[in-house]
Amino acid sequence: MIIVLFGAPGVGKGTQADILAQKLGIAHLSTGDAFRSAISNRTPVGLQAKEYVDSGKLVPDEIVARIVEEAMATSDFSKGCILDGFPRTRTQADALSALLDHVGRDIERVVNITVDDSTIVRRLLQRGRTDDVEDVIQHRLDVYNQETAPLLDYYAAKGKLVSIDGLGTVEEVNQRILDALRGT
Ligand code: B4P
Repeated sequence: MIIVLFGAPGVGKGTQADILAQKLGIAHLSTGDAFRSAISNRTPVGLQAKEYVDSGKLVPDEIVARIVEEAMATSDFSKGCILDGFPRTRTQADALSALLDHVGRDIERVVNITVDDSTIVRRLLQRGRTDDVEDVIQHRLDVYNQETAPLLDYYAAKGKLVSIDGLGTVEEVNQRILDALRGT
């Protein structure tokens, strides 16, 4: 089972992906976490990704592809996975599609979590990660609207998209996602 958690920064993709991966017994790949870990370990990928993550820009597609291919080749991913924060561009969506075709798999659902911008800004300022400062958050939202949101039409046309309301408690949002995955 391959599930994509989709949405603007701070809608709760990472929060929900952790819980879903546990409940469904499948792996969780957060490209954001992978970059933060590479940055803190000062790996070559981390050194390349740092300036993009710090300024709220998208990391170039070829670096993202490398990290995703490596992760998905491990045995943890054999039962399936939750993709959190990937794909974020049309090039990444095409790369994912090619990768899954190659192993005879397909995305089951793309779950789009929706939250209004003012709540997003409040949540992220409260969290206070190094990229959670007001001008970087605004830039991340702009990048999302320009480069990532167009994928909604792409996945809707494939019949994969389901949208759920990301406002409410973490448990409420999680139940909505589980209901959407069960098709209720
Ligand atoms: P990510 O790590 O993906 O971060 P995000 O979009 O900001 O967070 P997410 O939506 O997961 O929010 P979370 O659950 O944490 O990206 C960071 C950077 O990495 C990007 O800007 C980019 O530079 C780079 N990157 C990552 N993937 C990339 C890709 N594919 N291509 C290129 N670049 C890439 O929730 C946020 C906060 O809300 C938390 O504090 C949480 O506790 C809180 N929260 C969650 N649910 C809540 C709820 N229901 N109620 C109240 N608060 C809630």
